[in-house]
Amino acid sequence: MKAALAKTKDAIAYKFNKVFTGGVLNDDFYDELEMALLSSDIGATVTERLLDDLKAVVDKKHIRNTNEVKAELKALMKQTLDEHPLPRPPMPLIMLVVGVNGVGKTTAIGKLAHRIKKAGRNVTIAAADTFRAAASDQLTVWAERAGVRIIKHAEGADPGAVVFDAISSFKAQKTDVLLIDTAGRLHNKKNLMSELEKITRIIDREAPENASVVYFIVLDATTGQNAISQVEVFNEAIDIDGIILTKLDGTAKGGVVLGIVGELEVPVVYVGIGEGIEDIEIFNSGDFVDAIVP
Ligand SMILES: Nc1nc2c(ncn2[C@@H]2O[C@H](COP(=O)(O)OP(=O)(O)O)[C@@H](O)[C@H]2O)c(=O)[nH]1
Ligand SMILES: [Mg+2]
Repeated sequence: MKAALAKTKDAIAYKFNKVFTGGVLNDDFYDELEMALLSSDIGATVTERLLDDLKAVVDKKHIRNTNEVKAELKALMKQTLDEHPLPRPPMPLIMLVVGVNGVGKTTAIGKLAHRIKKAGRNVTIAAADTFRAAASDQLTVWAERAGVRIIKHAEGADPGAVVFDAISSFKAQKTDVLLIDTAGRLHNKKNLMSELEKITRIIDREAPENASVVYFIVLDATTGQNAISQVEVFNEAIDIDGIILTKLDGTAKGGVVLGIVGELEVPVVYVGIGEGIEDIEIFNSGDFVDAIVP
């Protein structure tokens, strides 16, 4: 993850370095800090909150030197990121993966299947993106690479029927983890949301009582602040439990992690850091803060 943050670090770290080498704590210092935060894709809401909290801590602790301010800022950033603990649902587990087209849902499912399988678990993936034949073909390739079972139907089939079959198999085969891929583009937003609501109704009805069910959204880090509005749209239809933030390796906009977690109160659980099967990691808040404010 540290290596994947290189572009973000190059774009952001020097700004904070400049602010904190100034020495004097005055209004100019806070103005420059505000500029640095705002230009780092953190977003206005979380920038404001960080600054208010920072000023309060500086007052309370009678801090006078900028190095100490830096340590306090980093602590507040980390606190923001750690505020919503990662869900650690026990297995058997059903994970529904949603998100708009092209963000990296199918790829993330392939990587997660590999990761969970490698940990010795029994994994099945379900191709509930029946919108295009290419979608289930792509997921089939990932299933082969990861060596896991896939449940799929023909192009244009009812995604709800795929989910129904996948859960039947999940129960029959004593599967530890079922990962469900979904379509990100239907004819319109209303269609997409009613489709997802239908899928979640089937999960609610069919999932065995001892199973955990989580809804994860995949966001593309290169879209910056736009990712936040995507979560808001999906949250209208389903309650998102966690975020998989992809393409962190390809962007200088990694600062958006703070904006996303601070504004949406949903944790970033995994980060995608490349196109390879191993390129997914659990998000590490300490490494992230060290990268942007070294
Ligand atoms: N660099 C990079 N590319 C990624 C990552 N995750 C996905 N991609 C690429 O993004 C594109 C879209 O991914 P896909 O899984 O098909 O998106 P979906 O439409 O949401 O299922 C593909 O070309 C992937 O290789 C990542 O973490 N890093
Ligand atoms: Mg896909």
